Amino acid sequence: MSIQRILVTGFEPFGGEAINPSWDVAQALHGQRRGGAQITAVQLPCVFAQSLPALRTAIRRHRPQVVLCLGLAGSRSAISLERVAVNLCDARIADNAGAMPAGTPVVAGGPAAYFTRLPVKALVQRLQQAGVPAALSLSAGSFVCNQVMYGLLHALRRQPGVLAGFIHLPPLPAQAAAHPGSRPLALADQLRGLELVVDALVQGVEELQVADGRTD
Ligand code: PCA
Repeated sequence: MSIQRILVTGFEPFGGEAINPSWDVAQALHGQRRGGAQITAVQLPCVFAQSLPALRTAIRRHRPQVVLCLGLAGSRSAISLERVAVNLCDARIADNAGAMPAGTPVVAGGPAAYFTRLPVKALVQRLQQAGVPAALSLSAGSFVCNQVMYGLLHALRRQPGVLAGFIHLPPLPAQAAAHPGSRPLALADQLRGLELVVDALVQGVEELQVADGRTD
C-alpha cells in the first residue's frame, strides 16, 4: 500500500515542565513531504479524559495510513520503540487536569494488551546504523502515553492496513536537570531519528525476523 498521509502526535508539556520534546519533534515534522507522504502533526493534551477523543478526531479528520504517537519518557536515554500497550491506567503523578487514575482500564472489557504495528526491530536497526541512540521497549508505562498507544491500536483494530505505534523520546538537553538519570538527546538528533523512521515506513521496510528479546 502506498503511504500518502502520516499523522504524528506529540504531547503538551506535563509534570510541571515547560517543554515536551514529543511536541517539538512533531511540530518540526508537520508539513514535511517525505517520499510522497504528507505529514500532519497534532498535539494531544496530557489529560486522561481528553487524549483519546483528540486522537480519534485527528484520525477521522486526516485518514492517515500511518500513525506515529510520540511522548516523553524522562528516564530513557534512547529513542524507544514501544512494543506493547496495556489496558491499564495507573498514574504516579497527576495529569494536566489533576487526575490520577489508580488501576482503571483504558477500555472496559478490552483485551489486556495490544502489540505495536510498527516493524520495530527494523526501525531500531536503521536508527542505530545511522548513529541515533535507539532501543526496543517492552513497556510504555501506565500513564497517558500508554493510554494513547492502547487507544490508538484499539481504535484501529478493524483497520489492519494502518501502521500505528508509539515512540518514547528521551529528554532534551534543556531538561537534563529534571531527569538526572538519563542521557538527553538534542532536538536535531531526535528529529533525524523520526525522519529516518518515516522514511523507512514510506519505503515499506519489513520487520526483521531476528531473536532480540530479553530475559529480565
Ligand atoms: N509522556 C507521558 C505522557 C505525556 C508524555 O509526553 C507518558 O510517558 O505517559
